[in-house]
Order: sequence, then C-alpha cells, then structure tokens
Amino acid sequence: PMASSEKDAALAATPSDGPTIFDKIIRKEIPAKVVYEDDKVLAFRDVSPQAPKHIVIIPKLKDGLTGISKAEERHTEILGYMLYVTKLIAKQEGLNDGFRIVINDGPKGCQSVFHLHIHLLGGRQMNWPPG
Ligand code: IU
Repeated sequence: PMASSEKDAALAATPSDGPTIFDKIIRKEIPAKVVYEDDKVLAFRDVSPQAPKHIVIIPKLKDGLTGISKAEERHTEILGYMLYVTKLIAKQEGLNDGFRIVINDGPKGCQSVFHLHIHLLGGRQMNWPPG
C-alpha cells in the first residue's frame, strides 16, 4: 500500500540486512544531491525535507549496521567519524546557531530505511520534545 507519511512508511517497512535504496545512491544509480563525500561516508539532501536544511549522512560500508540498535564494538570508529562529519556539514551549511541530529531506530523510532543514517536538521527553530 502507498505510504501516506514517513511514519506509515516506517511502520510498513520490513527490517532486513539486504540492499536498500541508499546502496543505489552510493553507487550513483539514482541521483541524489550530495553535499559531502569521502571514502567512508556519503551525505545528501533528504528527498522529503523536514527542515530548510535536512541532510542524511550514511556509511558507505553498511557492515551489518541496519540501524544503531545493531551496532557492535567494531563499528565505534565509523560511528564516531560519522558524528564528526555531521559537524563538518553543519558548518558547511552555515548552521551556526544550532541544529538537530537524529537517528531513528525501529518501528517506534520511525525508521524506514535499514542502512544506518544520521539526520542533520536545521535552518529553523527546532522544538522539544520532538514528535
Ligand atoms: P528514516 O530515519 O529511516 O525514516 O529516514 C529515511 C530518510 O531517507 C527519510 O527522511 C526519507 O525522506 C529519506 N529518503 C531519501 O532521502 N531518499 C530516498 O530515496 C528515500 C528516502 I526511499
């Protein structure tokens, strides 16, 4: 069925360790607005932005990281590096007055793509508590 919202997409998503649309973005098989790329990570503008700036940061090598709940000790280096790159992108995007970083996990966290990713949101006043 057609997902009417990101929450519906997340609730309908079947967690799996198989390839996701992010693999196609990494391989440039589908277009994405890339804002940062190096040998370890790729960052691109979210197709359904939830803020004036909404960027998704992903590891190029998934290595079992379908989500943060699957993190193992071997992943600590890439996880730390992704956070550092997120900060670099926030600066690159001019988010000097603040921003939000989000990692959705599982159905209750509204995760819809099973390839670990950090959301960077900014360019407007964020709210707390989040929805
Ligand atoms: P989530 O945390 O799994 O819900 O985030 C997945 C995000 O990926 C979500 O914000 C989507 O809008 C975004 N996205 C995208 O940018 N490009 C795509 O082709 C697809 C999803 I599918």
